[in-house]
Amino acid sequence: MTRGRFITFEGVEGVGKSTQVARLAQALGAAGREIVVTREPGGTPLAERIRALVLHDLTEPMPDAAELMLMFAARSVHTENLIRPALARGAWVLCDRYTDATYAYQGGGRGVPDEAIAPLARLAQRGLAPDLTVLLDAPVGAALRRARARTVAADRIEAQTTAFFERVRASYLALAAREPERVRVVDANGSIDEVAARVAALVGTLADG
Ligand code: Z5A
Repeated sequence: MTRGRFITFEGVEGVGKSTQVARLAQALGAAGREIVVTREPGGTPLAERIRALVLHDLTEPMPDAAELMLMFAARSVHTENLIRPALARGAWVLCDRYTDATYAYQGGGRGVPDEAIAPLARLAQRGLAPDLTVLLDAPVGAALRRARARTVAADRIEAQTTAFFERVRASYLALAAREPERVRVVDANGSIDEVAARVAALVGTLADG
């Protein structure tokens, strides 16, 4: 059995990740592949419970270190219980955020040093890495306008300032510059169809590999 492909989507809130994950899943599923759509933090019942804690529990302040470790606790569960088995049976896994989000949000956004993040990433991922990361990029103002046009209440992280999201975007772009083969920047401006065509062009090259 050929191992499946692990494709992650990254970018600031509202840039269109969930929309593009769904579009790509539809396109790849039509070709007869098993497609697993998932997200972080979350993706399994236990990891979704950790998500609720880290994003929505407002009962007391959450130190940055606790936020970081909860992200990795959820990631470990998700990686072992859902992503790795799916890839082993040949499925393509499309994941809305993964470890790059930790470098961008807890690292760039909160100021946690990369040296604190890297050992936790090794522990949680145990050698697994995305085959391709689609970094959807647009000016922060445009992405936040899309996100805030929705009626859902902001979670702990979504409630941050524009300056926070500017740091997150800058971290993502720095990551793409460091790992240009894996992390591909896709212009998220334009219509949903236009962005989907850009993503499909990138992913097409993986199908033959
Ligand atoms: N987080 C973290 O801090 N550390 C970590 O390690 C991980 C995550 C893994 C998860 O929030 C939060 O966890 C996130 C980072 C943090 N917080 N923030 N910010 P989430 O899962 O609830 O949400 P999100 O990941 O931030 O994404 P989102 O808000 O759901 O946005 P999106 O998926 O990028 O966008 P969308 O839902 O596809 O689109 C937003 C709206 O725009 C929607 O109404 C669409 O119909 C519309 N849209 C989409 N594309 C277009 C185009 N092209 N034109 C016009 N309108 C569009």
